Amino acid sequence: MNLNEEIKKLKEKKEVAILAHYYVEGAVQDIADYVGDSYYLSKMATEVPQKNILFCGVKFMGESAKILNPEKHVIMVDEQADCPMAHMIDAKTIDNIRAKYDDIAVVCYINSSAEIKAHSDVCVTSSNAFKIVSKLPQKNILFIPDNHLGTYLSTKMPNKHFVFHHGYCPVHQDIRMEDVKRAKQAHPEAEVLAHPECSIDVLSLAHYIGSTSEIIDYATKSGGESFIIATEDGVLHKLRSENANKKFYLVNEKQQCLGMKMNTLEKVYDVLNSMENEMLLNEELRQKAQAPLTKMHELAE
Ligand code: CIZ
Ligand code: SF4
Repeated sequence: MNLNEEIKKLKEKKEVAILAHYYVEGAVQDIADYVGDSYYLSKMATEVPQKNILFCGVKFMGESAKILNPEKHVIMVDEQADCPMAHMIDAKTIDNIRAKYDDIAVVCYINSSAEIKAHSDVCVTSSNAFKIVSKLPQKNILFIPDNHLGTYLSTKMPNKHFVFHHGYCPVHQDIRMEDVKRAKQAHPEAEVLAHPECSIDVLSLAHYIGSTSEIIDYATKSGGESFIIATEDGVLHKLRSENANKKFYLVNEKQQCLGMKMNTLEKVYDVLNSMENEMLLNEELRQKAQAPLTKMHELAE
């Protein structure tokens, strides 16, 4: 059986749009209708004509698709595929901090649970965070859950007062400054491209900082010939297929997200057959979580 062919037939027959994040394995990216970063995928979820969406990613991505499209069936490849950072703050902590300020906006990275979104004012992704926070009238910004993305943003916005939380992505946290320095010594000609979920130390060594799709765009358009990649290794698939003549090096051997790598071609096939693993959300929670996501889409325009 040719799995790719069978998947193609099934998704057409069952009218399913397959959305995949750049961090899932290359074979899964190849069968997807849309591949991108989390902002692009959240936009596509609202634009695809199909009533069924199969999400190759982690739980917060499927949740966001469902929050924005209550009438669609959003199906996860693996219901256990989750992002630890999405749970690194709770509603009570957010509300307690909010109560201390008269003039505060709670800005929530899209890598967060529906519950956290429901207690926030606006969502952001790494590709639109600067634009969106710049447009907020509030001086105080509670940035949750990612400390590193928040810290990076605060360096670019000295007129705002940031309150941080201690959330982090385990994959990007494990990309250490020493590893990057070692990679630079091994490949002195290479430019370092880093995701803003990396620590500020690592970002200080980067030539370019951006979301997954921004990193791919940068490397593809750049005149440079070699790059050290400080993000999850799934981006190598697109980087290498678009840039056969360029070289890409990882910083260490640990740049894999467990949740993202739970999305396999075999599971895509099985779930297209069964149409199980549907994302279901309590309607009150969905409506509360919708407001900050809709605001993100408005302010990102
Ligand atoms: O999970 C991440 O790290 C994401 C969503 C990255 C990105 O840039 O899309
Ligand atoms: Fe979460 Fe990090 Fe995986 Fe992204 S790479 S889904 S932030 S654990």
